[in-house]
Amino acid sequence: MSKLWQARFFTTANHLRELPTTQVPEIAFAGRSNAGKSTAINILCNQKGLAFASKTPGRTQHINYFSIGGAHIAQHRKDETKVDEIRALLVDLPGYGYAEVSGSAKLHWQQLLGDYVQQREQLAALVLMMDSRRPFTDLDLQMLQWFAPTGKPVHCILTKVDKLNRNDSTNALRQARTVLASYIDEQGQPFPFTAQLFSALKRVGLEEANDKIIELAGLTEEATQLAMAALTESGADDVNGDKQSI
Ligand SMILES: Nc1nc2c(ncn2[C@@H]2O[C@H](COP(=O)(O)OP(=O)(O)O)[C@@H](O)[C@H]2O)c(=O)[nH]1
Ligand SMILES: [Mg+2]
Repeated sequence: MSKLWQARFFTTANHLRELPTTQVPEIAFAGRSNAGKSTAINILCNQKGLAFASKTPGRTQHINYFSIGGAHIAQHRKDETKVDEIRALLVDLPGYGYAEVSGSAKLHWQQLLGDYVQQREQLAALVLMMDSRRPFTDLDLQMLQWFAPTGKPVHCILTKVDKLNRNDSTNALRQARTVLASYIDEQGQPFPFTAQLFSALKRVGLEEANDKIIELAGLTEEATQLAMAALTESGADDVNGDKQSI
């Protein structure tokens, strides 16, 4: 059972000032509307209705937060989430590029997205969802350009690969990796950008996506043990038993 299955709705934000004050790693999911983002989040978290998946694109115009930890899958869904036990947050960003969103609303969201990915310290990594038939549209490239200077990882998920034959999907992945490799920093070093193929429909790339997200969120067993060790150590150093500083 994946740790992602523990995901629960946590909070929603419409402005940067409404973002939670939690200090745990955030993994944000971005993509054009209709790229298959909600479907992918739902399937990765093994919950049908977690993120809103719709045939009407552009309807999820909020930043939605889902918590990992602080509640368990076996617990009743109405039990409160213990905020101080949350280990990581999945962040569903509003889909961009939906033509029918009006000018001012579009601007508001583009600015919010830009500010969030560039400035949010808790943001550990970006998962960029792109339709494997139409990857790297202008707005996808804009996201990469905003995020690259942070030096944080981007994992590109090429969705709906069931729509491509084997040859075309192999090419799509190769081309995506070429595009990502073309981003280099001032020292000529590549950015930590990765890519994979995915299909919610055919359950392709599920395990790969899951493992990558767990790694990026610092939720591997090894990371958990390191965090526990650090906690014990800082607790032992603290002669007054005051654990506020952790
Ligand atoms: N063929 C196929 N269709 C998909 C897949 N994932 C999502 N879709 C469809 O693509 C449309 C948009 O999906 P949704 O998850 O709402 O996209 P979002 O706007 O990025 O959140 C819906 O009609 C989904 O059923 C997939 O893996 N394969
Ligand atoms: Mg959606």
